[in-house]
Amino acid sequence: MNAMNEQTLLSEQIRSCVEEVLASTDLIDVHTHLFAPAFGNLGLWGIDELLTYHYLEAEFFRSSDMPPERYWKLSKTEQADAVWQALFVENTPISEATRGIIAVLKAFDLPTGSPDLAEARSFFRNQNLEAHIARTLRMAGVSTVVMTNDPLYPAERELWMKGVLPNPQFQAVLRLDRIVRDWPGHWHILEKDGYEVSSQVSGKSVSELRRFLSDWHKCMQPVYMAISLPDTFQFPEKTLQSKILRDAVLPACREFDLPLSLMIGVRYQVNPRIRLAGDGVGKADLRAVENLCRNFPDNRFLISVLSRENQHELCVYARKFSNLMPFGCWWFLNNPSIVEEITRQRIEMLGTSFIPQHSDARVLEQLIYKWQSTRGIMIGILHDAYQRLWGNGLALTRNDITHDVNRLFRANFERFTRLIESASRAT
Ligand code: FIX
Ligand code: ZN
Repeated sequence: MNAMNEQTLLSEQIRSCVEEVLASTDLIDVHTHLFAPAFGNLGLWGIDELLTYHYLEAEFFRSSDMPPERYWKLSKTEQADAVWQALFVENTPISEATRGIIAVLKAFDLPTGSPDLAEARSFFRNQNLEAHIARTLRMAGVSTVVMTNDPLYPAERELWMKGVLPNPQFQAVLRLDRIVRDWPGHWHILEKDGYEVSSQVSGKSVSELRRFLSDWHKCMQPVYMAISLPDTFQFPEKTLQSKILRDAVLPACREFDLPLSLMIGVRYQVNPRIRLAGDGVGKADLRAVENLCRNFPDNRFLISVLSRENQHELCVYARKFSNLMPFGCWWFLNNPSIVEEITRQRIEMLGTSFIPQHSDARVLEQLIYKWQSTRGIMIGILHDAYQRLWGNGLALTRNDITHDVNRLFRANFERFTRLIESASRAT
């Protein structure tokens, strides 16, 4: 609303205003697999990592006769060369993931049509990591990156146990897939750490699990806890998974006033021969989400669903439960045609009360093209929505648009995670 008698926008001014506001708003990337500089080699960056991203490997195995078993025997450099040859030299890099590589090379003024990677490799070899990270975040227009931190992943937990200084640009997340989805395979690690837990989550297991979560909460200061779940996810059910969620994770989230992020709909390893690229998607029964939101009103849920067929349901559930925040067009949905469809639907049904996107970046420089693509798509979507509103008779101002973009890409997350309060508490 035009409280400050600001100049209202003419219909033909709306698109350029949306473009400028999107370009000048630094975003919070609410889910990535990136790491702060303090995590050293855990953080992936550079041309060889970009080309061996599992999205590209999936496409490589379609365009090359090389069997996966032979590919995995190659060195990282040889794998990157093979991917470059098959997808960028022998074919036109027209897919979303291959176009992304071209966009990154262009962003660093590197050749996009070269037969080999020599120049790109020497460029990245000459980068100072900290400066390169800062520059890349600036280029992507991202102020804050939310990591994915697994307390049971040996290389990472070692660093946390040694003590990692907090980095406000890289917020931590307590990722609990191994504990919640595969307790039988991981409870013994907690036992070795001195927690009195058992394979059947009996006896002191629940209180000891709470102690484990409390210890890692203190260590990581996470902005939320997170789990990815299969398309078969059900809640409640008579399983260890349901018990751990109900009796340990949800209470711990309430105790620490943190949302729980659920990323639902993965069919894990439908083709194990291609490793990370081998996961698929399935339509989930979202009544599990309904039960969680209704039965745990004091818990907040950050939800992303992988199946295109689940998107409308999720929107409807978000209209029913204010403790549900839909976020992102995850993984196989992160393609312009589908992002358009999902985001238009969310604006029509939820206004600006959702988080449109996250990058899920696994390699640093992916931030550049993933957010370039998202900003590009959002210009058209927001322009059309504002044109309709303008047509209905509302006088729009630049402030309105700035408010909305800030809400979509910052404030919704800051409010839902209490990030602002915790930041002010920390200073
Ligand atoms: O569970 C997740 O966080 C997924 O995003 C990843 O497992 C997946 O491999 C990915 O990189 C998707 O973009
Ligand atoms: Zn992810």
